[in-house]
Order: sequence, then C-alpha cells, then structure tokens
Amino acid sequence: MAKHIHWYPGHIAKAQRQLKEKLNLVDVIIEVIDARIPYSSKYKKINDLCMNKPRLMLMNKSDVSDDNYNKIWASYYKKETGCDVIVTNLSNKSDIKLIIDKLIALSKDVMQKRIQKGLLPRPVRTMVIGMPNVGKSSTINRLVNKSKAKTGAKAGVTKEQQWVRINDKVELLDTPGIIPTVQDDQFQALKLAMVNSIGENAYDSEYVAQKLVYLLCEKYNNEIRNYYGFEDSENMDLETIAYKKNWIIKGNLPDIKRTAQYVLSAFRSGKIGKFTLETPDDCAII
Ligand SMILES: Nc1nc2c(ncn2[C@@H]2O[C@H](COP(=O)(O)OP(=O)(O)O)[C@@H](O)[C@H]2O)c(=O)[nH]1
Ligand SMILES: [Mg+2]
Repeated sequence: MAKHIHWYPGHIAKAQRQLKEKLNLVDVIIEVIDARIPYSSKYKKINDLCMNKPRLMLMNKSDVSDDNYNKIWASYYKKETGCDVIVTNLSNKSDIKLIIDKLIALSKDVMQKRIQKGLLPRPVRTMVIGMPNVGKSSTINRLVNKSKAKTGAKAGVTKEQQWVRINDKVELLDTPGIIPTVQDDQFQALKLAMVNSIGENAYDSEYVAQKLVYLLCEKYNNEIRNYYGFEDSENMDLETIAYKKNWIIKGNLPDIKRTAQYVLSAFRSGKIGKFTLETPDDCAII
C-alpha cells in the first residue's frame, strides 16, 4: 500500500495572495477548525495571515467530537491565542446565535477603534476562513439564512464576492477563504485524510482506514471493541472486520476495499461514537 499522502502545491502561493487580499477587507475573522483534529485542522501561521485582526475561532462538528476534549481544547486555544473560541454544531440554532452574539461583541471593539481613528461607523465586516471541509460554507449559509439577508454588491469588491448583511451590526463576505491543507507532517496529513479534509485521490483509503482503526483502538479501545465486536484474541484490523462482516472476494480473500470505506464512513458520520483524535499533549504544540 502506498503510504505517502501527496498534494499539489503549484497553485498555493496564488491562493494565499488572494486570501490576503480578501482578509484586508474585513475587521473580524471567523476561523473554523474541525474539533476532531483541533491541531491538524488549524493553520499554524494563522497569526501572520490574519495580521493581528480580531478572530473568532469555531471548533466545529462538536456533534461528532469528544465533549470532554472539546472543553480541553477550547480552553487551551483561548489561553494560547487570546481569541474567543466557541465549540459549535452548525445544526444547533443556539450555536448560530452564539456566533452572531460574539461577532457583535467583537464588533464593539473594532468600531471603537474606527471612531478613535476618526473613521465613520459602519457594520463590522467579517469572513470565514479554514481548511477544506471544516464547515466554512455551512457557517456562511447558516449565518445568512438566520438573517434572511438581502445581498448586494459593494464597490471595491470583485463581482464574485458580495457582502451579506447579517444584522445591522454585521456584514459577512459570502465566499470563504480556503486555507490549503499543506502539511509537512505525514501524521497530520493522515488525520486530515481520516476526517475527509483531503481529496480521496491524494491518499490510499485502505492505509488511512487501517491507521484510523489503530488510532481509535489506542484512544477509545472499549468503544471500538464493542462496535466491531473484536475478541481479545483478535487483531483489530481491517481484515478481521471484513471476515466478521463476511465481505469476501474472489480467491476467498477479505474485501479490504469495501471494509476501508465502511470504517471511514462509520467514523466520519459519528456512528461509532464522538471521537477526538488528538490532545494538546500528544501534539506538543507551538
Ligand atoms: N457533523 C457535522 N457536520 C458538519 C458540521 N458543519 C458542517 N458539516 C458537514 O461537513 C461537510 C463540509 O462542510 P462545508 O461547509 O462544505 O465545509 P467547507 O469545505 O469548509 O466549506 C458537509 O458535509 C457539512 O454538512 C457540523 O457542525 N457537524
Ligand atoms: Mg465550502
């Protein structure tokens, strides 16, 4: 099995430049990360990118991540970054309201500074950034639906982008900023693949699924044993799962391909349980 995860950095410098141009237009940045991998889904050079602008961090997908670690990570990042951090499940209306409330709170500081600089008051401008698949578009959609906003083009913004009025205090850029998942660390790349943040053709699903089973066994041994029905004597691997399911292909071999897909989707949907794949300790951060 090919072990290396590949990516194609050719377009990345250009994307980074375009992202910076967009970030220049906003006052407050909404940074979305995946709560199942709070370290690997967070861009390490975010401070350089965000130029000291106030930031609201969303640790998203809390419905499929470990409640205990949601709390640990949120307070860890609050302390480390000084940003407001909220744990979100975008299906929760109350979480959408919380995001809006936090934006309004942050907008007070921003507007105060504008007034001090002698600038005219206006709604605070915000945009959503993050790696692929963390929930950027969902965040935008939920904020916009909530506001039943009318959209309107604004001067100085390219025509593909529009400011959407969330309420009389907040305007949101209707397209997210995508931070490419460039990872020089193969273990981080592997975890991004596990949560579906890397395109499927960049990795070997069977390899990633097997590593996922091992990692979950390390962290959530009981839950995994129960879900797959592993006996003490059995290897906790794809082959065993395939035989248990009776997924056999020609030559009486276990159908590893099918098993890998099953394992990945069971984890990603949260069917097995609410799991977080990394802790501040095992990432030895910053
Ligand atoms: N379980 C769960 N899934 C979510 C949540 N927010 C978004 N998603 C899902 O994650 C996937 C990627 O979301 P999307 O907004 O397209 O991510 P983007 O690539 O960052 O724009 C979609 O299938 C969403 O339905 C959440 O809070 N919980
Ligand atoms: Mg999107």
